[in-house]
Amino acid sequence: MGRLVVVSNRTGDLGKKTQTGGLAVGIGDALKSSGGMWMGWNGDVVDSPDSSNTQLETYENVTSLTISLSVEEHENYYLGFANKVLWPSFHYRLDLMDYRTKFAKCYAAVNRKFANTLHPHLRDSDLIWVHDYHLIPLASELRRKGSAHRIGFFLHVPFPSVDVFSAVPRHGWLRECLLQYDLIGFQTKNDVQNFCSYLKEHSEVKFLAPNLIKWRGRTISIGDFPIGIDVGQFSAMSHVSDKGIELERVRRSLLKRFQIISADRLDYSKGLPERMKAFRKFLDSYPEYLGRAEYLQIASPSREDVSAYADIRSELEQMTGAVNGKYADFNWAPIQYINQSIPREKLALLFRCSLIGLITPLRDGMNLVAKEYIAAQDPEDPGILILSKFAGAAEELGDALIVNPYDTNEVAQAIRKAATMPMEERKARHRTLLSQISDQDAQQWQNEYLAALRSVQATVPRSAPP
Ligand code: GDG
Repeated sequence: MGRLVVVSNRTGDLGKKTQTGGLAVGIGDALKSSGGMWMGWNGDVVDSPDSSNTQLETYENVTSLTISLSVEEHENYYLGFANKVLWPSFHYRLDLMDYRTKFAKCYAAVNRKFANTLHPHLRDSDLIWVHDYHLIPLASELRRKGSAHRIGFFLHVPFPSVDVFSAVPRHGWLRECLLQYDLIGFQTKNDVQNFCSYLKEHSEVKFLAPNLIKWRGRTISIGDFPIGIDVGQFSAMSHVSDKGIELERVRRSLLKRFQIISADRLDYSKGLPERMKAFRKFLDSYPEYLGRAEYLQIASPSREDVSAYADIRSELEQMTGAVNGKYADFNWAPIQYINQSIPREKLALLFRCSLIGLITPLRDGMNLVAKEYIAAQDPEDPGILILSKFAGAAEELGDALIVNPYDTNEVAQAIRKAATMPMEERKARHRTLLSQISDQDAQQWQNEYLAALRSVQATVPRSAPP
């Protein structure tokens, strides 16, 4: 069996004993079992434009290959094309898209730099798995260098509808880059459908089967592979906090109140202002919860160099102030807003202690927080997940209370429904949700993806680059 080579914008921390997060958990084992390699940016931004500071390190039997970015590459590739063009447009925010020619040029150049660094380290039998929107052109850059490997791509964010994707400048180029992969994986069936509809309208590809296409003599597979979490690990973490505080002690003090929890990167796609409006509506509509209901929003800082992120941050500060100013009294404030990242164990514990997980992104590829909230619950006294219909996770988690995050009334009513839900219904919903996330966990995700990639026929002829 060939070695697995994973490429993503950032690599996981292979030196760490316990891996956290879907990507690191899912891929860590597969890398170890094949003695694989993980390549990505090391997070350093250096002054000199040409230096990539390539580093090759080995942890157990896994090799880590990392490079630095120059100031200009960070600005134009990472903050620019990836996060001011692709991220907003793939999340349906064309209004926030800020396209510049230099962004696209640099995005292509950094992908070439990744390919130039990686190519000398590749063996013929390697299986290459490329992750996410930062690296769409990587396969075409590798092919240009003569690579005939089987190369798979997985998109962690949504693939938008035809109209939205075709509004992205250079979408035709992005499409041709995607078609250099042998397997193109998405989070949901809806993403697959969007991509296939786009291909039907905007390209000459021939559909051999619903998810199998022929293009320029090559065969390409398309599929949905919903990412999952390590359910057992997250559940175990939720029992005891990082400082060893027994859950029951914290729980007793928290459960006297009625706690709603959300945890997101502070990102405009996550729907935080809309969620705050819905919570305010809930307080307005059901005053019996005044003095009791608390909404704890953990918003870890993210991409602070992009102005849209600074804007949402000040909007939230203003909204929190307004709601608390209106309702708080001496011993109660309705919104607790924490604009920092907290330790993962604490997050798990807080999930378990909260009656409602309010996860209402405006768009999300999957949303792992929704799955983590379910994993953290006590099956004998489980909390309720309220989930946006626009999170990829909603395709699988039909037993959550599914809401339209733009509809303030609907979300406020879902909070009320959760607050009054009988225990038997809570347990029944949780049982189904837990079995769903356990069946489709991180391990299953990588097994399914890699099995599909191994079974595709490599159709790029060796020694004949396109
Ligand atoms: C992208 C896609 C897709 C959050 N706050 C804290 C914290 N977190 C952790 C969560 C979770 C992770 O960060 C966030 O994952 P999500 O899936 O919710 O969202 P993105 O970061 O946008 O991820 C998404 C994902 O890729 C995987 O394919 O699901 O749709 O956008 O694990 O727990 N962790 C800690 N402190 C925090 O304050 N330690």
